[in-house]
Amino acid sequence: MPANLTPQYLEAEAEFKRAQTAEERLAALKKMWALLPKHKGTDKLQAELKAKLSEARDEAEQEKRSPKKGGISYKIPKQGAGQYVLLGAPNAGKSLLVSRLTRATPEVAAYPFTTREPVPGMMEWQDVQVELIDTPPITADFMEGYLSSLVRAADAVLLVVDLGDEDGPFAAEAVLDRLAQVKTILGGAPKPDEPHGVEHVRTLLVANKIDLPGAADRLEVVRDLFGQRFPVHVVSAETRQGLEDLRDEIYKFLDVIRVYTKKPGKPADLAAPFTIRRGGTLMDLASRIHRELPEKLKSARVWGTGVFDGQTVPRDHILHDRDVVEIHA
Ligand SMILES: Nc1nc2c(ncn2[C@@H]2O[C@H](COP(=O)(O)OP(=O)(O)OP(=O)(O)O)[C@@H](O)[C@H]2O)c(=O)[nH]1
Ligand SMILES: [Mg+2]
Repeated sequence: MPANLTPQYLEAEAEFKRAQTAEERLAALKKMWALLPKHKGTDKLQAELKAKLSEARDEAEQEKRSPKKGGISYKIPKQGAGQYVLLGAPNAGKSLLVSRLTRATPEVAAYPFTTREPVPGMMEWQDVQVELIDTPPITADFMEGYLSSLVRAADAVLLVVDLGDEDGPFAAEAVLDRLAQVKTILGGAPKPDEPHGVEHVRTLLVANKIDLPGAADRLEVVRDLFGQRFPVHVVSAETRQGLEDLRDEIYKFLDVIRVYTKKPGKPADLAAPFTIRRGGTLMDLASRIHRELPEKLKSARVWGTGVFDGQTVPRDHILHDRDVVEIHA
């Protein structure tokens, strides 16, 4: 046995072979994954196990919901200043990142294919919130069908790369390739000669697990492969290194500004700002407050940047971060 498999591993494998249900197969496969030595000599076995884990997860899920067939779709309503989807290979640390940056508590585990459904959480940044959606992993031959539409609907993506795994940077390539097959391109800008239906989604790369041995070398590989395409942020979700900088960057990358509103004769509501894209106007703010407000808007006064206090401004007035606006409708 070239891979030096332990008796415990072989026992788990026997359990897998005896299993009657997908649930039992899944339990045995998780054990096998935990007991499998992770080095070059077991590369092939690791890949096989990943594929089997994915299959068993699907089957177990099917067993649970049995009568339901066909694709599932997820549409997660946007909340807060913007919506990010976290994407990455199995085990990259997506779920731990979401649980560190938000109050959501997705399952985190040392085996791949832990996350089976999208889980949204809200990340606080100063007085605003940003939505982060944890998702199931993507590999060269596995991707949940609904992921591309979830990604296309989002404001941006966090591509999580595993620096703790020899294969991490290449597993991230596989994620990009798999998405490209369904015309969803992370990063870059639309080109005139691109095929119909291609969409680009703004992307930040999160190089995770910098605390692990060999991570610094793999970071070099990541920078070589992706440094031109995405901003790279180095973190450890485990030790929290770099997480507060990442939080700032996640907000800033949305490129929005905060605007506070006030009622005539009352102080501004500083607790809950609205966010609009940078360069947005009074009309953008109005439509953010209420669908019908742009039509009803009579006038507005602004306190803040580039105006005298309480100046009445036209509808196309460009607002600035932290302006206070009094709307008369
Ligand atoms: N040392 C270290 N371990 C980490 C770090 N981030 C995540 N992990 C561990 O890596 C394993 C996988 O983490 P998850 O957050 O479940 O990974 P995931 O990307 O959600 O995995 P899937 O749901 O299978 O796609 C867990 O054992 C985590 O504790 C990190 O920065 N450093
Ligand atoms: Mg997960």
